[in-house]
Amino acid sequence: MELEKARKKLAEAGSVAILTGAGVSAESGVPTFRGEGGLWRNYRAEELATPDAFERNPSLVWEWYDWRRGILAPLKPNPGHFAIAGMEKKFDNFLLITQNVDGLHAKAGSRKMVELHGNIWKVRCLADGKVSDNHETPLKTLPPRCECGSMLRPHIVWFGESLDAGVIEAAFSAARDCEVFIVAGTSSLVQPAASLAGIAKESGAYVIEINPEATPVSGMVDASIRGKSGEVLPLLV
Ligand code: BV8
Repeated sequence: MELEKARKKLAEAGSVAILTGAGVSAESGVPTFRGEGGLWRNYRAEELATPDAFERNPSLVWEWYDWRRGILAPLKPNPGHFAIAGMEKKFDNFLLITQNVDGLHAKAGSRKMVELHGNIWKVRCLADGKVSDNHETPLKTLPPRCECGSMLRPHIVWFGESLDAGVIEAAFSAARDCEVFIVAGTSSLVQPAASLAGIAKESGAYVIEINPEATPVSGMVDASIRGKSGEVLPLLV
């Protein structure tokens, strides 16, 4: 059975990397992007999460993020997040690579982590690029202002924007060097994150997918486990 085989491979592994997407937060109550009930209010994420949308109408984009932050604020990590946080102590080499911006992995205790697409609880000053934490919900002013007076933007990677070079390097080298690569809760549609499982596979890793549905990488992985990450991950580690 795929789960048993995957468990055995993990038990023997020294270096492990895991890529997570919105599905890992679904059981915490976070709406996913593209599933049913997907995360938009009359607008598609791809139309709001872009630099042009922000340029054109920063208040509308901030209204969308403020609304999402309000939904996220009370939510808690689920057993899937905790299982991943526990993995850090089990393997000599471990990296969590998340596409999620909700901060739930850190809330569950994950530290060896890169956030590919940024973090909804961080803001960046448009004048000097300074990044700071901001947990104010709801935001008093839209768009929020830096103490220097300039406008703040979400510290999030939008479509058409490049990811942080250091973050990409860490993610790609973890995918190349690991013995087991887990891809959990992602539709594997967004690049460059969606390429990581293939890179791990080409580099000789045993690749495990956890998703209730099939995705573009399901045919390529060694073990495709159809299930919820909050249920499967605790069984796996
Ligand atoms: C870049 C921040 C270089 C916003 C996000 C080719 C063609 C067209 C465009 C492109 C292309 N190649 C590259 C691009 C551009 C684009 C891209 O990939 N577009 C896609 C749509 C085709 N990529 C970029 O722009 C990236 N930058 O490439 O830089 C560059 C520079 C200039 C010009 C070109 C290239 C930047 C991408 C970052 C975008 N920002 N988020 C915000 O969050 O506000 S992406 C957004 O989607 C989220 O971050 C999210 O994490 C990510 C991926 O979605 P998923 O996490 O997979 O979530 P989804 O809802 O899709 O799926 C959920 C899954 O969970 C499902 O499979 C479901 O079955 C499963 N599930 C449900 N419940 C559970 C579960 N699984 C387990 N357990 C459960 N209980």
